Amino acid sequence: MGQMIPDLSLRMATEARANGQKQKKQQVQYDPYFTEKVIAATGPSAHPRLAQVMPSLVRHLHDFAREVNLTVAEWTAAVDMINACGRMSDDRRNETQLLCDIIGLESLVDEITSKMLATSTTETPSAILGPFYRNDAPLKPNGTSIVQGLTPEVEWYEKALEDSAYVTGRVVTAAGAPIKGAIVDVWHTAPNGLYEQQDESQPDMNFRGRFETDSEGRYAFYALRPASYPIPDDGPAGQFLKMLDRHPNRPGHIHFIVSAPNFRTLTTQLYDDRDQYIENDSVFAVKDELVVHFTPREGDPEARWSLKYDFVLGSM
Ligand code: MBD
Ligand code: FE
Repeated sequence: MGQMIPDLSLRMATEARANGQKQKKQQVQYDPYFTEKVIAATGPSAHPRLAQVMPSLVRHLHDFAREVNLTVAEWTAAVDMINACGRMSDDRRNETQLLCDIIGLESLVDEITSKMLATSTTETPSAILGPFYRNDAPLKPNGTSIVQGLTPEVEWYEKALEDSAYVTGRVVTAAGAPIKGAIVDVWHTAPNGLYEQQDESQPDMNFRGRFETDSEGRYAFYALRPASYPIPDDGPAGQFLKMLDRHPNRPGHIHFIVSAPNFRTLTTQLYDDRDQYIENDSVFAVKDELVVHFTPREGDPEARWSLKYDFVLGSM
């Protein structure tokens, strides 16, 4: 772990002390024309959106560096950290995205995007995708289960029985009309807190499925009440959390991508209201409207809990 951000904390502590001393002595005046010179280097044929956003990004980055008296050692440590995130990332793991998540950036960008595109006040709020989505989850008939390979030998067998849940609801328009043929793409972790691709012991595509709504917009599947779980903290993002004296936990959640032709695709998550981390999500993705209540289910040997939730899609 120490190799990923070499003795960063030690270096930062030394720098902080040195900085403190320097600030007491004098307020350094940095070149007042430098930032404008960098901004002005952009040419007339620059990519239009870049030409629009880069002056602001450069200004904020430069102001930040000046405000905290950022040193070469600190900047090098940050570069090393981002490089380490890249080296650790592949199609099973996205460490750079995780780093953005723990500083709230993915949630903020998601909020900006969904508010810019919203066409009604009733549509279901979005939540971030997170790094564990997989394309092409199996398409399953309504009323079937996304739980695979559950045998008494599995370490979390009892927990899975206790938390077995039937999830159902409708996909509707902002005016409440049912949307037929919508795809409800769903995924969550096993009770051990691991997504299937993080866990050799789980079958491929476990706890993942896609369901198509019927003529009344209904979907239904069996799953589990989601367990709270720590985001992977064995890489640079986890090391960063420790340096910030933060915990890695997320409240238990079920991910959804709900899509239908001519409607805006909704990426969101539902949170179990029993969870101790609802108010304390390490990636800042909880919204009140997405906190749900599971109720006890009678007379169904397949599930002890029920959840009803309707998704409201916005129009294009
Ligand atoms: C997750 O499982 C997740 O859903 C998010 C948003 C970030 C990190 C891990
Ligand atoms: Fe998740």
